[in-house]
Amino acid sequence: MNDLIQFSPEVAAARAAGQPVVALESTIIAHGMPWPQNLETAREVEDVIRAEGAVPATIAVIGGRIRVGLAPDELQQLAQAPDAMKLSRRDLPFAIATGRLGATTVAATMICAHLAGIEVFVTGGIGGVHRGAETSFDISADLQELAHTPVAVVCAGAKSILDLGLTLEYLETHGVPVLSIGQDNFAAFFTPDSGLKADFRLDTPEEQARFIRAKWALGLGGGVVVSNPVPAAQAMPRDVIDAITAQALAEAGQQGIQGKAITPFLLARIKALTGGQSLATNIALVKHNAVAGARLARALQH
Ligand code: PSU
Ligand code: MN
Repeated sequence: MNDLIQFSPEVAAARAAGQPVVALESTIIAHGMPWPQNLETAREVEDVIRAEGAVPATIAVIGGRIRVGLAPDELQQLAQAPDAMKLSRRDLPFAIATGRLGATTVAATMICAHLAGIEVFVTGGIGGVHRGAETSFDISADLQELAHTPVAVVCAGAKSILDLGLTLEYLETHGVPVLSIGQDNFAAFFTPDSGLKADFRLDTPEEQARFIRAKWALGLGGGVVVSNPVPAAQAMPRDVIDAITAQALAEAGQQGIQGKAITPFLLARIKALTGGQSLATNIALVKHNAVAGARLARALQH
């Protein structure tokens, strides 16, 4: 295993000193946001976590190894690599075996974080059950990973391109608790409120940490979703995002976009159709999640 995982000096030092570490994914860098905002955001999110007293560990597969914590030139390499693979659970061994450059999704980042002993992971929005999944069978592997892998995932809910009601049903079936910060309802990525209730509102990092410790102490394993709504001032207007999402979904259908290409396609189309506004919201919500994730990682130390 030591051959397969390589820690950056910063993350290795944090582990040795027992400091809180927060995992970050890289699909959002390679496939979720355009250049150069992707690199700027990746750097800024790391700095937000440092400012909150935790150590960021951006995860990717480079040179046949899982890399936990990336050097500045490696972050840039990922941000400028249109050919980087989008790695979920099924794809990880391929990237490692062939030496291909790979960006990790929520599912793959959870796997790598757990292997590295990291309990908290910050992202933008988790994958979920796609609209029309009753015919496409498109359900993100992120949800199965949440069912099995003991990592807390701080997110702004699931992306509103999904069927959020079915996503919550799936999580319930698999025993994945959805915690919510600051409101009763599950967040909807570009907007704060999905209109659907989360399972448990726990506003403080200490309360969230006690819940997570209790779950794992009971031997229940598996992940926890921590839903952190985007601040209203940075959210998209709901009617605007709903109409544009419907248009982007229709275009994806007409163009036959399927499988792992669909989420990056929709995010890029929504960005274009909102004149860049959705990207500004996406960046804001990830930074907001970084604050919550760093505080949770610190609370879990006590
Ligand atoms: N959140 C974002 N942008 C993204 C993603 C999440 O703000 O690009 C990525 C995550 O890596 C997530 C993936 O795991 O989208 C889901 O892809 P799929 O629907 O193909 O499982
Ligand atoms: Mn999918």
